Amino acid sequence: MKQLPFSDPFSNDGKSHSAERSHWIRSCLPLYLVMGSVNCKQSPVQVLEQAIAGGVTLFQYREKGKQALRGQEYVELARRLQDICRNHKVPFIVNDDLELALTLDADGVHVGQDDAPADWIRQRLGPDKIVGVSAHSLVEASRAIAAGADYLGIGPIYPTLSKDDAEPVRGTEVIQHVRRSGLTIPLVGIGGIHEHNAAPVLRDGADGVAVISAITAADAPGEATQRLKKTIIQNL
Ligand code: TZP
Ligand code: MG
Repeated sequence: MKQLPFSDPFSNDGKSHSAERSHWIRSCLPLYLVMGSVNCKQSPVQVLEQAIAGGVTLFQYREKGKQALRGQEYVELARRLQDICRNHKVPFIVNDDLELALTLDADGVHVGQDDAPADWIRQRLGPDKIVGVSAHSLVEASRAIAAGADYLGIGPIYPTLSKDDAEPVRGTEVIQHVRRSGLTIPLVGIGGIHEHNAAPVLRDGADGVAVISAITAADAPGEATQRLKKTIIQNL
């Protein structure tokens, strides 16, 4: 993984992020695939391989739900998916599991508002790893930045079937709101995004989109990824 200078990493005002680091994080965000075995119609390995070939720029292992793998199987799938990411130089982020991230030397951790606090994750991971935080409002966005987040996942932008406990739909207005307030942190929109509704998310200020079902539920995940990527490139 590319290491960049990151001066004064624990200064919690968000300004400590060097311009290069923000630039690099932003460059990872255009098409962010979030996924676990539960989401996949085909094997997760096949889905990830096709998705990366189709243009995914960042991957999050999110093994959630009643049918989610546990124990050794959970760790083993993580390793297999991490290997694929490494081979293609796509950063590998773990959802809400600091211990797994440390065990695997993952590239980062993503936490939600009800998960471990972002400042604690940042302290434990150190300055070079990626810390992502889900935010649903300007207040949560500002707090996440103060806690040392590298990027935000903002949503749900549109209705989603992929998250049982999803917050109310926010529309792209929440992204406009965050940007108009002057926050420049790299961010993605998430929730119900697909090739036909991604454009407004980007136009309103996101640096990319994070998706589950647009890729994992497709009959041809690679082709779905390519089409979505094309829309993203046209609207970034
Ligand atoms: N966080 C907010 S919405 C969501 C998550 C994890 C689910 C996104 O899945 P999909 O299938 O892209 O709507
Ligand atoms: Mg969570």
